[in-house]
Amino acid sequence: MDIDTIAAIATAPGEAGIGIVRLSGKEAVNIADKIFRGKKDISLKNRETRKLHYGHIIDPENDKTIDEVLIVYMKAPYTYTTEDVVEINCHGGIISVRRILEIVLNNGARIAEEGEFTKRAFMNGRIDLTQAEAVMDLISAKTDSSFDVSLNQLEGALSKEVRVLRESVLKMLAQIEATIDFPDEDDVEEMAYEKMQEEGEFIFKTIEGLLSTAYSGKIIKEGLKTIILGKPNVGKSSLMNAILRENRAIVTEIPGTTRDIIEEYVNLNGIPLRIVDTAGIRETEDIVEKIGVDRAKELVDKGDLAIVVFDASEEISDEDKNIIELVKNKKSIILLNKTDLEIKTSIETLKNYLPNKTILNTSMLKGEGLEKLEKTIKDMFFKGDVKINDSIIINNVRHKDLLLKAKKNIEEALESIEMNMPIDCIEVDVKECYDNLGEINGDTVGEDIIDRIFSDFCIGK
Ligand SMILES: Nc1nc2c(ncn2[C@@H]2O[C@H](COP(=O)(O)OP(=O)(O)OP(=O)(O)O)[C@@H](O)[C@H]2O)c(=O)[nH]1
Ligand SMILES: [Mg+2]
Repeated sequence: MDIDTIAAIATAPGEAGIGIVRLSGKEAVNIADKIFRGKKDISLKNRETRKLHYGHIIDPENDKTIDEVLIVYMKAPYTYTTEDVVEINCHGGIISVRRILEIVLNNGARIAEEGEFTKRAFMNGRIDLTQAEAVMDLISAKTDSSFDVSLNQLEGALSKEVRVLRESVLKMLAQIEATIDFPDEDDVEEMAYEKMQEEGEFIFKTIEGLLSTAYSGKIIKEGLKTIILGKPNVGKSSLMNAILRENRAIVTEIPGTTRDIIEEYVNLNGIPLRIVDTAGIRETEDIVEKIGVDRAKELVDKGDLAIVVFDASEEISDEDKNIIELVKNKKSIILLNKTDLEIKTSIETLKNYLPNKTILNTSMLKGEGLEKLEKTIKDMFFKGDVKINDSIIINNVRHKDLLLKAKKNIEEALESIEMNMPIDCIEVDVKECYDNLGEINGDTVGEDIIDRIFSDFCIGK
């Protein structure tokens, strides 16, 4: 257990109304007493806790006044770290916080490492690992939905689910132990296998359920990578601009206007989109354009969703057919644009090539069809079971990987049960499943992983 008292600047650098220097540990209050002078000469220990006290920070070396402050003492154990915490609210900007931090360090504190306050909260058992990770996600959240998901996680929703899962795995292990203890009683064994199978299937389904949210979790955190595709001049850049509601991409009547990839972030009714406009796809000799086209093809593979644009005022061309091949098996929405002109290609015609896709008529010129497009995107990703506010969503790669491992363990155990394999074969997988799940909330996690997780934090948190 760490015993030294740590300190750091808790607020972001830069000009601001206030800045906060935070201390945590046994000596926090003694250090504060050395450097704080209130109106009355009373130790912080004897003042009301969790209340702001007015005074000055003084350098005890030379009695020089450093800044005018409000100070608060939060007594252990009901604090962020579960240790004694002191926070000094001083004037904002970089000078005051730095001076105060320096004096705090000169008087017995050590500078905190990245995430060390939160790490102490974890080490002291106040929060588990998923909650600690949620703290970091809250700080870095860029959309309301990702903030809500993290807040839910901070409040322990995922931890609870993992705990329930682990209890089930433990029950399975208990069955195994019982069978090992009474190996000769046939009916005991038969019953045990049946029960293990039941339990195993429940665990498998629960893990699968959690994993099914991982896709939307990624989208909530990073944005849905949406690639706009189509041959030159069909209106891709016009679509991009319409979604962004600004003239971001250049639109002209000349085919091949967009030469490179333009990427923008937009919040579409709560769904974060990373929307990418590409160069029109066609066979070309122009080197610059060719690079753009190759990249567009590559992007389709890496993207989450493609919006494919066709020109309703033209017949389907060979270029169109190439594009159809490219997106046939990808998650995509098809737009038939320029429906304000005389129509040469209809939804029915296009359906022959792309039977399983949603195809919408649009006119970027008249601004028609955009609402339907937005609704289609929304429906695609928040259909049915995934609701943002009150459900658990896996948005962390570490959690996802561990769930995948646990799922594989239980799958293998179920297979062994199915084949009536010896009980110790089953035991190995079930134990591993238990450990993998435990690594999610930190019950079975190693020092190195803990260090890695907290090193991603910012200082002062
Ligand atoms: N009539 C009509 N014209 C449109 C519509 N959408 C776009 N256009 C026009 O079609 C031309 C090409 O539009 P862009 O948005 O630049 O097309 P693009 O697909 O980005 O073209 P490249 O970047 O060259 O591949 C422009 O002159 C647009 O004004 C539409 O719905 N109806
Ligand atoms: Mg363009």
